[in-house]
Amino acid sequence: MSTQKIKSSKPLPSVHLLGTGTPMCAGCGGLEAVHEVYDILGAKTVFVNAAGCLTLLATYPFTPFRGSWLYTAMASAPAGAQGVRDALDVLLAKGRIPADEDLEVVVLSGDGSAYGMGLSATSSAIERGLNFLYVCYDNEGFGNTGQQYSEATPHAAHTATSLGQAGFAGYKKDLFAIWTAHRPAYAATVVGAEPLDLTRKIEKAKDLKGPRLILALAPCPTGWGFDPKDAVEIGKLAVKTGLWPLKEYVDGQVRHTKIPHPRLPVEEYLQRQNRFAHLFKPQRNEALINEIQARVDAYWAGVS
Ligand SMILES: Cc1ncc(C[n+]2csc(CCOP(=O)(O)OP(=O)(O)O)c2C)c(N)n1
Ligand code: SF4
Ligand SMILES: [Mg+2]
Repeated sequence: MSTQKIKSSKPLPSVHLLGTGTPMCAGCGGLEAVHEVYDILGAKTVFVNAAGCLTLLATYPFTPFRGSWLYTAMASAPAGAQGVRDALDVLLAKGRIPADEDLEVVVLSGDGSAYGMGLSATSSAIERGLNFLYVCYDNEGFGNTGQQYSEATPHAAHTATSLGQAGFAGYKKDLFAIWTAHRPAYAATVVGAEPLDLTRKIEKAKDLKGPRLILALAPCPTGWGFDPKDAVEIGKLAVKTGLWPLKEYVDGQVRHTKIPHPRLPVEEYLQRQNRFAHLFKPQRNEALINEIQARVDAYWAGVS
């Protein structure tokens, strides 16, 4: 949970989830997605977690998962996953564990690790063909330390380190494209607010071997500045405005799994979040809103 917050219209309550006694923010879109993913993967899993908000799920020696949990530094989760996978393979080869006790190795990381600090380790793990599932919950900033910008922060958003009338000057990195350039076994974007699409993709990923990415947009009431009760609606608006395309990569092809039609204007998503409030008050920043809309339009113009 963040220590520094973008102002929300209401106080942000904490709730205790999953019986851990760990306080997480109410309405956390990352937790929602991970909960849905875990429902499908089940207990035969080892989660290798890069430092971030969801690290607070586990308070040594307890975790909310029925399987196992390994905590790593931000840049190192794929390397940790390699060690766990290798250890399991050795135990299997020596007959020390039967095949039905094999575990799925799952990296669980925020965008700060996935898009930035951990990218080198990820690239090398994919290149080695590591058999792992990489789940990134993308709350578009360093949530755990107060929503500083990350390499996943969208253009013009306010973060703790991107203030002023223009917000964040950079552009969100395309992690899905970076992964697919490595030709992994599978890659998909999801959001917890679209559970049927998410479920189908996790089931597909579960049946495959090799490097697999699940990239989940994680609406973050605390860091983005909206009421926790609106988390699902914000997730759905990200899809309906075309800002978060739902797609998958399999057998060398990218396929969109939901094409928003008609596509809503981006401002229906932007104006619901305090991190974009400066685009509308004290006066409308037509140029920036139009730029964001034009980028989304250009993306979808290239989708058949
Ligand atoms: C090398 C390093 N730098 C900084 C930190 C402090 N730190 C802990 S969590 C975190 C934010 C991680 O951001 P992200 O991966 O997006 O996860 P989130 O907090 O948003 O869940 C930071 C900067 C750290 N643990 N390690
Ligand atoms: S991702 Fe956002 S809502 Fe979730 S625990 Fe972190 S700061 Fe809170
Ligand atoms: Mg983050």
